[in-house]
Amino acid sequence: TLRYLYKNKTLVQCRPRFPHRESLLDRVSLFQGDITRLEVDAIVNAANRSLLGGGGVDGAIHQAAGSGLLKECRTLGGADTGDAKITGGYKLPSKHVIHAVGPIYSSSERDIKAAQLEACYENSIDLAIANKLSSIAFCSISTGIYGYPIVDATHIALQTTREILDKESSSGIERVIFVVWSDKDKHVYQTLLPEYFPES
Ligand code: AR6
Repeated sequence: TLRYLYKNKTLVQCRPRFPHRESLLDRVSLFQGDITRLEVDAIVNAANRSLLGGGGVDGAIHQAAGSGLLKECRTLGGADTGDAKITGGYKLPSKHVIHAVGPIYSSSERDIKAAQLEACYENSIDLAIANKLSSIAFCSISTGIYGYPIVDATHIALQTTREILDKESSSGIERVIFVVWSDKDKHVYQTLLPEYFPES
């Protein structure tokens, strides 16, 4: 279950949920801005099951990558919710795009949605490892058009990432960047990051 505190409607930090690990602090960072500008091994797209583009960050990525991306996406045959597939980056500064399909949120199926969102992060990092990539940038999957509450989604993003980075098998992943667009989302990440990646 997700636990967090609000005081006067403001999200406040809780005690760390994971032990301090100095080496992880260099491997995780927060960036506010346009994910299509990042020069990394892979950016993670918040796609839909068709993998053929859409609005939001998906639209921005296809726009910036050019039509070669859509052409490759047409060969993929879509993907299930929670799954991820990798393509080239085309005109993007990023070498690859990992297309993850987040869940459309509904509060009546919270556990299923949480498991699907967790799978997006897990499958994306697994793909990065399988392709020997060392840097990966995530947008906040499902929290725009798909309506996932940002605080819940951020807990899932951070906890899943921390659990994977704790494993020896992910040692090739040198950097995970969480990309936020709005000030509100930045505040949520800044508040919750120290619970999963405590600085001392
Ligand atoms: N860079 C970084 N983050 C961005 C950018 C950008 N250029 N543009 C938007 N965001 P959304 P979803 C943030 O709606 O909720 C599409 O039609 C945005 O503020 O893009 O998973 C797909 O095809 C939000 O925090 O994705 C699907 O049909 C986050 O990215 C559907 O939307 C994700 O918002 C997926 O919806």
